[in-house]
Amino acid sequence: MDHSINESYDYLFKLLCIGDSNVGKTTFLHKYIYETFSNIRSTLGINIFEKYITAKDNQRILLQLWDTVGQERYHSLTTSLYRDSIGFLLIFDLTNESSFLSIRNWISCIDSYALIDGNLRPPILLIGNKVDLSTHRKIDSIRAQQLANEFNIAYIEICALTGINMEYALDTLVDKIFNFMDESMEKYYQKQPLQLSTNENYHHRKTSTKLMKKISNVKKRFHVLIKRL
Ligand SMILES: Nc1nc2c(ncn2[C@@H]2O[C@H](COP(=O)(O)OP(=O)(O)OP(=O)(O)O)[C@@H](O)[C@H]2O)c(=O)[nH]1
Ligand SMILES: [Mg+2]
Repeated sequence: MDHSINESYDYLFKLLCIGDSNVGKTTFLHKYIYETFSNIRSTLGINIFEKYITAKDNQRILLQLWDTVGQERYHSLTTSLYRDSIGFLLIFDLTNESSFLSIRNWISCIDSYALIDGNLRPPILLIGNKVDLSTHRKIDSIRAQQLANEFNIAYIEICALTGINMEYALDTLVDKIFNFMDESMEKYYQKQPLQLSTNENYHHRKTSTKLMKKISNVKKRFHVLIKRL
C-alpha cells in the first residue's frame, strides 16, 4: 500500500476534536488512523492526525484531525482553532458526569467563535466514549441523546480503545458537512427575490446585491475551510 502523504484530494476538512481532559480524544484519533495510512505532526503543541478517505461520489477527502488538550479547557483554546474548523468532534466520557456537564460550555465556544456568516454553525458530532466500561457508566444513552437533540446535533457512542463505532462516527460527520454546505447555500439562494430587473424592485435589487455578496462571502469562507487552492 502506498503510504505517501502527497496523494491528491478534492477536499481538505479540518476537524477539531474537543472535550475535557481524559475523555479519550488522543486515544480515539490514534486508533482511528492506526490501521491505514496515517500521518501525525505537531503544531503549537497540538497533534494533527491526517487521513485520506473516499466519500460520496468518489470524492477524495483529506481529513485533518486536530487534537486539543482538554486541560486547557474551553476558555483558553485559541479562537482561530474554532474558526478554521468545518466540523467538530465533541467528546465526553460516559463514566464521568462532569465531562458531560461541560458539553454546553464547549458548544457555546463553538457558537462564539466558529459560526460562518454569524449564524451558520458547522456540524458537531457529540461522542460518548468508553462504552466498554458499562458498570461504571454515569450517563445513559437517553440523557445524552436528549442533550444532542436540544442542540440539533448527532450523537454516537464509541469505544476508543477497541475502535467500536469509530469509522461510523467519522463517516457521519463527513456526511453532515456535505449536507451542511448544500443546505446553507440553498438557504441563501431561496431568500433571493425572483424579480430583479424593474425599477419598482429597486429595493429588492439592493437586497439582492447584498445577498449576492453574502453568498459570495459564505462561498469563499467554505472554500477556505474545505479546499486547498
Ligand atoms: N476503558 C476505556 N478507556 C479509555 C477509552 N478511551 C480512552 N481511554 C483511557 O482514558 C485515558 C485518557 O485518554 P486520552 O486519550 O489520553 O484522553 P484525552 O482526552 O486525550 O486527554 P487530554 O489530552 O488530557 O485532553 C487513557 O488512560 C486511555 O487509555 C475507552 O474507550 N475505554
Ligand atoms: Mg490528549
